[in-house]
Amino acid sequence: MQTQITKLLNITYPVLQGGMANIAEHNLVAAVSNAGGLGIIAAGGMNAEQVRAEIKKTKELTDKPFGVNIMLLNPEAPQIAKVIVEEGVTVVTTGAGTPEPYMKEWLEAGVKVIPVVASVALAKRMQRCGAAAVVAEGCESGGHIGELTTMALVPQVVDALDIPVIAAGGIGDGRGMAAAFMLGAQAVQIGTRFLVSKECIVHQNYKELVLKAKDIDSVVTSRTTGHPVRVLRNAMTREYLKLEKEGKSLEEMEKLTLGSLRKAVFDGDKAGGSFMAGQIAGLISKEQTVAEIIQEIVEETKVVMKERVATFTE
Ligand code: TUI
Repeated sequence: MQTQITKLLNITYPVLQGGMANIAEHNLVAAVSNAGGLGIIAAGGMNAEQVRAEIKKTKELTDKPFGVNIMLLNPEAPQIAKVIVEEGVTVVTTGAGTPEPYMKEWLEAGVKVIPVVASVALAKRMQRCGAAAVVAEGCESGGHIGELTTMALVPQVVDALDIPVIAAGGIGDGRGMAAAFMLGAQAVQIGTRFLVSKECIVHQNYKELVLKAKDIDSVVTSRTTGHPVRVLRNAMTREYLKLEKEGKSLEEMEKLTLGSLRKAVFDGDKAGGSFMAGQIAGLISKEQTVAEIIQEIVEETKVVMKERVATFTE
């Protein structure tokens, strides 16, 4: 299953793991890379030295390529950008903003930069400033999202760019991956399905909530702050949406979501935690190893493309 992205990143399968803050640490990252995808350390909730330690631990667990995701709202982003170069990281993805301030430094060091974008305008800007590829992420994703769906966003970004496009948002099995290829993507980025992998360190309650989620069990909070976030519905989201309706201050609400992500990941606090997950959670029904997940998705993609695409071309 060779594509422009497997060649660019020197990986076996065109599968990237989403950069999930507080969740995607060395165990998950190394498992994804060892299974032939691209594992990505999420620097979202970390400071620069924590990121350096994660990079070192990942290198001990795999000799395959891996990346680092920088959440650009993180106040430590400038220091983390330097650690990337110092530690010889070869791939960086970015989210929740534009990585333009760091591009020169990274490109000079030979880092392949893959910004996550939610619009054609930002995608074009990223191509102009030297991105190697982009992740076009639809609002089916968990966490911080844009406005467009994957189905609408991906083909428009593909048409607007010359560099390869990776599809993200709502992709959790081989049907989703095959569909992404039909839209013109060269790879997929998957987050939610890896949440329930055996190697993922989230609290067991987090995994249970994803496994039992139905199609309509996620909601979008923080629209009023300009940083909408998709999470599984619970007491915290009900309270949050109520405060938003009442027009409470931004600071008050941001504290509630960022702090509560840690409560979800580490404490499994079902009422107070922020359980970020995508709309595809409703499709995810079993805990598996990362290698089993990647193998199953790749095999299913081959089958559906052979069977369903062949039906239309006969
Ligand atoms: O970044 C993500 N997903 C995330 S970040 C995160 S941590 C967080 N928690 C609470 C509030 C905010 C963040 C959890 N999940 N995905 C990539 C992504 N980037 N989705 C949307 C965007 C985006 C949106 C607007 C990127 C750029 C942008 O505008 C940039 C500009 O300056 O024009």
